[in-house]
Amino acid sequence: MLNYEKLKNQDQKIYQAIKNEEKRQAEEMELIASENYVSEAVLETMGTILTNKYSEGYPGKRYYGGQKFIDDVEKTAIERAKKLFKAEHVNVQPLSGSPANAAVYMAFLKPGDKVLGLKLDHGGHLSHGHPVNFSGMLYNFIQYEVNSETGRIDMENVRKIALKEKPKMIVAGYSAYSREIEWEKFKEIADEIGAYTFADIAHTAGLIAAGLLENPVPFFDVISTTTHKTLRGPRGAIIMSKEKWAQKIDRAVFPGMQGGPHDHITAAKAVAFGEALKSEFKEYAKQVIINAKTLSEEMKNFGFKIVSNGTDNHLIVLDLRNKKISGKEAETILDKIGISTSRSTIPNDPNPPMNPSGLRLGTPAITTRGMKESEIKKIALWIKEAIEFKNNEEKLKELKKKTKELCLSFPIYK
Ligand code: DSN
Repeated sequence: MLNYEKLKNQDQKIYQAIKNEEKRQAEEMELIASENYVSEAVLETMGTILTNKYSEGYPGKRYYGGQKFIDDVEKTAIERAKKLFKAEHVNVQPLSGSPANAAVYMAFLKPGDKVLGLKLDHGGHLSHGHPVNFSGMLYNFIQYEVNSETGRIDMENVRKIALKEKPKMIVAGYSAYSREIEWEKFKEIADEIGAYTFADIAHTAGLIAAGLLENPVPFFDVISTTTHKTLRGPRGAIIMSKEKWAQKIDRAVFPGMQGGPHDHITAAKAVAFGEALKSEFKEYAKQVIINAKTLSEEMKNFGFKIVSNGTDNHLIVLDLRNKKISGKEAETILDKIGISTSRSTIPNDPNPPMNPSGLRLGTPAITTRGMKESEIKKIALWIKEAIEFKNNEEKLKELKKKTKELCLSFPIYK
């Protein structure tokens, strides 16, 4: 692990906060579907002197001098991302998922244009048209839903809405959706009405890069992803597109949306992409899915309802209504036993997003620790018991001890 000697001597308060969080991560378990643990090489890269540089512009076309090494870093990140996703064009500068999506909209749309996106409580993201988000404020989003019986996206219904509304862009790719996405069908529908296709693969990028889920890059006009979820890189994002949209995208990112890129993060993205190109990453991604499927089956055996009744990827959404506990309460109880999760809406949730009826669980982080099916079975039992014995402090203490023991036997950083 990195040592923080200088920080310790200079700033006790922040040093202590970092050490506390380090201990929490070591002793507790992350089942938050969007979280992961980066490698020590990625961590080191983020802490380098590359953070000192300003590089507005793109390799070979910067607005500041002294770029000879930075250009190489950015070109390496681009080349590796192209290889990983078979993309024609990649912009590696977006600071995170929402700014990346803002740049995509800016590249293809004018304020007020009509866009089709999945509703937040059905698994979509805030930046896919929610009224409190810039996307919903600037653009005229029409929202589609999952089928209330199957919990899956009903492509016939998407087609019906698209033909009626004729949006300029269709957005697919979600934050709380556990099923394969029919990219090709989205593309067919978009082609019928001449709409742009935009895939936000932030959640599943690592599984797509590993070849385990279908890749939208060959079908879609533009694709964004964060780099820190299943892809296991630093906090940030990239945008991919067909070559014909390269200039539109690059101009929207800079000077449209952002100033100088974060070169230390670009370098860490390159390191993470290098890791994701290795065969070990494919094995990791396979185990992420096996673990999520195992967790889904175990929870079902304990009488939990799963939205869409299972998973094809790294996450599941529990519908807790039959368990007489809200998502927020379940999140709080599980926090008490050292398991971090995130409350989640379920499709057509009767309750508000702050206190929704579901709980989202994901396996990317615990799989990075090396946990497999036998550990997942234990974790599923502990989740069930914590919810069942939510008022029994002794039982919760006992479960916390078990979580800690398991975590310590699967260290994140050796
Ligand atoms: N906040 C992320 C998630 O948890 O899904 C999406 O941006």
